[in-house]
Amino acid sequence: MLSENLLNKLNTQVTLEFYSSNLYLQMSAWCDYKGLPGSAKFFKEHAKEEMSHMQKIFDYIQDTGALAIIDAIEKPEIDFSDLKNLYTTTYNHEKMITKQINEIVDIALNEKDYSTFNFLQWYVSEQHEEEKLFKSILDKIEIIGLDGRGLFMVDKEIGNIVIR
Ligand code: OFO
Repeated sequence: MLSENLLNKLNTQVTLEFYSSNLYLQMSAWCDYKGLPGSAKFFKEHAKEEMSHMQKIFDYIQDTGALAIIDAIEKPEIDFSDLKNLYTTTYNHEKMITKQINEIVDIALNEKDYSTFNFLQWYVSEQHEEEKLFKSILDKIEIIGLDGRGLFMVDKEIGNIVIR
């Protein structure tokens, strides 16, 4: 059985994963609008992945016999100065999500809720991958640059990334 504290934290995480999905879908629209099909595709796929993150937590809450609650979802950012600014935003966003997940892991451990602790391990490794992914894109931007054909090349590279 989930404690009230853990239930609240997990429900907050459900809402945050919805936000992540909306943020990435919104980013895909920005990329498409700016003529960046590789990044538009990448974010559209990533938005779907975030929905699966939300669903996993939602289902876990329900499986424990508690009630999953979807709260109001904050409006995502809609404008970015350039591709580097956009990917910096995603990287910072994922670092914030990692912090949130770690906080819930801490609570589960302190409460000796080993089932929830075990469930959250998937998110711990997922966040490691997410941070690595966005950092690698920022590295690409740094190496190739966004001037001249750089933007075209970076976007093409990003379009080839396969989202699991
Ligand atoms: Fe991007 O990992 Fe969920 O939020």
